[in-house]
Amino acid sequence: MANLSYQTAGESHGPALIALVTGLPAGVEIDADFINSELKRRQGGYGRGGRMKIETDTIEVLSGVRRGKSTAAPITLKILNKDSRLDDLVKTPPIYTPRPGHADLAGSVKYLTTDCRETLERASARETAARVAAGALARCLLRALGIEAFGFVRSVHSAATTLDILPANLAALKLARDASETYCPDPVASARQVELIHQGKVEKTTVGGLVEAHIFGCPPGLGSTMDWRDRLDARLALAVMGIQAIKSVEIGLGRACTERFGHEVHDPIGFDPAAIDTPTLGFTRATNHAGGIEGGMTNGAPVVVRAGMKPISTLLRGMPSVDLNTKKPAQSAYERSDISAVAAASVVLENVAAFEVARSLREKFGGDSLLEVRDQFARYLALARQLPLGPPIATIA
Ligand code: EPS
Repeated sequence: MANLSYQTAGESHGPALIALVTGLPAGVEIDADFINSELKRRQGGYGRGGRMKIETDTIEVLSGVRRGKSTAAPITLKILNKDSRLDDLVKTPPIYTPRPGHADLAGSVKYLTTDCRETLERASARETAARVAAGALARCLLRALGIEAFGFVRSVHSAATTLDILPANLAALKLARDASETYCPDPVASARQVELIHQGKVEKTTVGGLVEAHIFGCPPGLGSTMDWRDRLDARLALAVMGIQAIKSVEIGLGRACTERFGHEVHDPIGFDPAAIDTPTLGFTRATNHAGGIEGGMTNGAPVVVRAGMKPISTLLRGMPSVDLNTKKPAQSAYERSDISAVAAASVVLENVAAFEVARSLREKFGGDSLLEVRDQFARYLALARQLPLGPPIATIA
């Protein structure tokens, strides 16, 4: 059985983007409407550029799905690029002046070319459409097991919300987020974020921010502490840092825990027998500073991951650069771009983080079909609820 995994292919102005997902069990209902709605959300948000007016990102399923359900075979998802013109030298001419902050300079040197387009077409954040498709596909499995993800914008530039994200408020939070132009469920912060993005537009520059995802309903024990590669927080860091323009990844309190004493950081453990049927198995935590992960494993609390996105490096005002052919000063190239794609990044984060949870879940429960996965999931929780499974080990006198 292949582990749950995915690859993407495609260039920003190539014919299409592809996500190839392996390791999904058989019998998972593939909710194409849900996947397409995530793709649509990724295209939106205040501050997006002209490209998003051209594209209508939707999936075409090329393999691995029969009559709406996964067969366990590799699943290929295709997203058509309407703005396809990569081989047309007039429409996509060579670019010789690298944008500071983008892959242009490093990529051109690495691949021994002076045409930045050779690298930038693949480096473009357009590829995140394929990653959203893969993540939303994996969420079809997670949803069948009661695991839900919620991503939103915590801040744009200096405008942040301090809103608490509680599972009980999920429906209201989703409504508020989806009503916000910046995907921030706090209307006051959202209005300020719009102003800052507008300021970025006026000043012909770009704006970054913080995005956050919460994953609810994870059972304890996803991920492993036995090998560093299997730690869920390490997997999340890799997946999230792999998103274009992301410069920091945090779990739970993240970096802020370095400015507090230990007793102010760690989440005290209690037990409430009435909560034994919840994902926490009755173990209660009044706080979730750990972001639902201790020792690289889920602890039953929501998984919380936050990422910092830099301002996009394509600036209408340009930036000082050099022409790679003449080595003489030149302003960096501009074709078109977003002022802010922080809202889009929150959708990407939510979906790539969910994929990593699904990957760890597949590793823990195995199985070739959804029925088997469900069965193993339930057996494990039943055993965990019965702890202690034997008499305590006698202490040596
Ligand atoms: C993007 C498509 C791109 C950019 C943006 C993200 O389209 P184009 O290059 O044709 O304008 O809008 O790319 C970047 C932010 C980047 O750094 O490359 C998309 O689909 O999200």
